[in-house]
Amino acid sequence: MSIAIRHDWTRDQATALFDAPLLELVHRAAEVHRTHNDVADIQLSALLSIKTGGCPEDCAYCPQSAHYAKQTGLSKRALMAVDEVMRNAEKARAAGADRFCMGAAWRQVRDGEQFDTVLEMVRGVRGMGMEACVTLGMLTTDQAERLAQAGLTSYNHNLDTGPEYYDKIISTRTYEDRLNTLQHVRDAGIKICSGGIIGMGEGVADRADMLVILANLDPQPESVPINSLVAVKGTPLQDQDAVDPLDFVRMIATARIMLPKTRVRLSAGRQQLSKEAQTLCFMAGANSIFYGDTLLTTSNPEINEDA
Ligand code: SAM
Ligand code: DTB
Ligand code: SF4
Repeated sequence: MSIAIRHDWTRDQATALFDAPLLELVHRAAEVHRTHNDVADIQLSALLSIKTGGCPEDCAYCPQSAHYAKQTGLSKRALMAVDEVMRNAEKARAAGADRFCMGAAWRQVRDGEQFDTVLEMVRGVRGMGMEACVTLGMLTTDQAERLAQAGLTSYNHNLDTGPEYYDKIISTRTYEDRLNTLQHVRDAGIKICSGGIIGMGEGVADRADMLVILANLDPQPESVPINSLVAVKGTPLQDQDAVDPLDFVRMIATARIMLPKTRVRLSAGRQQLSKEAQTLCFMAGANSIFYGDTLLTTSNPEINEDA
């Protein structure tokens, strides 16, 4: 079995993995995982929404889009003050988090006071000895460099799905826009965190396409979050059927095989997964979770439960 890091994956090869007998797939993923990583090392990432709602983009899954605000009833919140963010970060560190991730419901970063405030948050979190990650939408090269100078560890910017399904989910930006921002992040020397969501009505080929694009980036992203759709009432995807937990396992296992050294994060949707299904995900190579009772606007398993 070849387990070298490859950048020449094809859709057919990826779908063949998805379609393999489940335990065969999990076994192979576990083998890759054990060869490349310390299986006892699970990264705990805390997450905080530093600016909530009112986003001009129309991502069909997202409760923070202004397009669905009337239906979701989500209340907006302006950018948090630095000291409030620091208090949250302190709490996360005390609870054992390794990384502190801050998310803003922006389409893109704009230079000015708000961006300067975010840079201060990044410096603050780094000063506390944790890894810092932010997700702020699209970035220019110059903005990526300023984040790098502030000490940012990682930038989250998800591809969400494959390119062929993308315009069924988002009309206000293109796949190319996403890839360009990832390039700016890479050029600035910041680690890339980029993954997606399953359960939005996409097919296996779309899931495969997304993993192919991520795996063929050279170097591969340092972390890949796999979310399962949290179907929030009032969003266009509110009535989507829940993802079969074993499809979640397949997605994790396939990601692990294609991205041998990447942190594969079992992200949103964990609350809907049984302990048994989560255990299979860890066996299949997941080695990071969001840790803390809330994600951005929806809930996550309690810290005690996870411990
Ligand atoms: N606005 C920035 C952006 O979109 O890049 C950053 C924040 S956005 C909320 C971060 C990611 O959260 C999205 O790319 C998406 O993958 C994920 N997400 C948002 N709503 C979700 C949902 N209902 N279920 C699962 N994942 C979701
Ligand atoms: C990612 O891939 N998942 C996180 C993080 N990156 C920013 C966000 C999940 C959000 C789930 C819906 C919510 O809580 O609003
Ligand atoms: Fe805005 Fe990000 Fe939500 Fe899309 S996913 S609507 S860009 S906050």
